[in-house]
Amino acid sequence: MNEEPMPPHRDPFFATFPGEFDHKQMALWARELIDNHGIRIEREATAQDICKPSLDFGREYRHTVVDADAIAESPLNAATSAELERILPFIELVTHSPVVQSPHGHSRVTLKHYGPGDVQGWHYDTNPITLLFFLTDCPVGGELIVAPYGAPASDEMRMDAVPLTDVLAADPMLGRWSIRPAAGDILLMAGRRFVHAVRMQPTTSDRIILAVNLYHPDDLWRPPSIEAVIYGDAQAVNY
Ligand SMILES: O=C(O)CCC(=O)C(=O)O
Ligand SMILES: [Fe+2]
Repeated sequence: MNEEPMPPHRDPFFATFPGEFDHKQMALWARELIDNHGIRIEREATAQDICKPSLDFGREYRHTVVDADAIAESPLNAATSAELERILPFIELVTHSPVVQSPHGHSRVTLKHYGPGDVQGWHYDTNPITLLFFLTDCPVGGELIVAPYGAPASDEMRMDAVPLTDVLAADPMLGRWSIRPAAGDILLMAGRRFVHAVRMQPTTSDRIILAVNLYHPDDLWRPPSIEAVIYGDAQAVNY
C-alpha cells in the first residue's frame, strides 16, 4: 500500500465545452509526433488488475502514445499551454480549488492515437483532473464511455470499491455517458472518480486526443507503483 498520504476528498465533476485551439494545426503536429515518437501499447485482456490500487482493470489496451518529453520538442506544447492558460480559471471554478500542472514528468501530457481496431479498456486515471483535447472527429465508434459511479478517494477503499463486474453488469443504459469526439472540443472530468473506457474505433479514420494531467497543490498523489507499470514494460498505460 502507499506510503504517501491519501489525496483529499473532492466532489466529482464533468464538463465538455468547445475549445479555442487550432485543432487542425494541432492534429498535424500530433501526427508528426505519432509517426516519429509513437510508442505502441498492445495488451490483451487479463483477468487480473494490473496496478494496485485498482485503477486499471486489466482490459484490452491498443493504441499509440507519445509522452511529454517528446511533445516538449514540438510546437504542440506551446499551443497546449496557451489553451490551458486560457481555460485555467474555469477549471479552478469547476473544481473549487487551485489547479497545477502535473509534476510527474513523462505523463504530464500525453498524445493518444487510435487507429482501426484500437481501444482503451476500463480504468480510473491516477490524477484528480483530466483534461482531454479532441484533435479529430470520430464519426463511428471511438466514443469515450464514462460510468459516473464515483470511486472513493482513498486507497484502501479503492481496492474493493466499485468492482468492475458490477460496473459492467449494470444496466447499460443506466449511468453511462457516451461522448463522441468532435475536433476542437475539450472534456474536463474527475478522471480518478469515474471509471471510463474508449470504445473500439473500427473505421479507417483515426482518433487523436491530447490528455493533460492536472492536480491540486494539496493533491499531487500518484501511486508509486505506476511508473514501473507504465515505463518498465509498457504493459499498462494509466495516465
Ligand atoms: O482517449 C480518450 O478519449 C481517453 C483517454 C484516457 O482515458 C486516458 O488518457 O486516460
Ligand atoms: Fe483515462
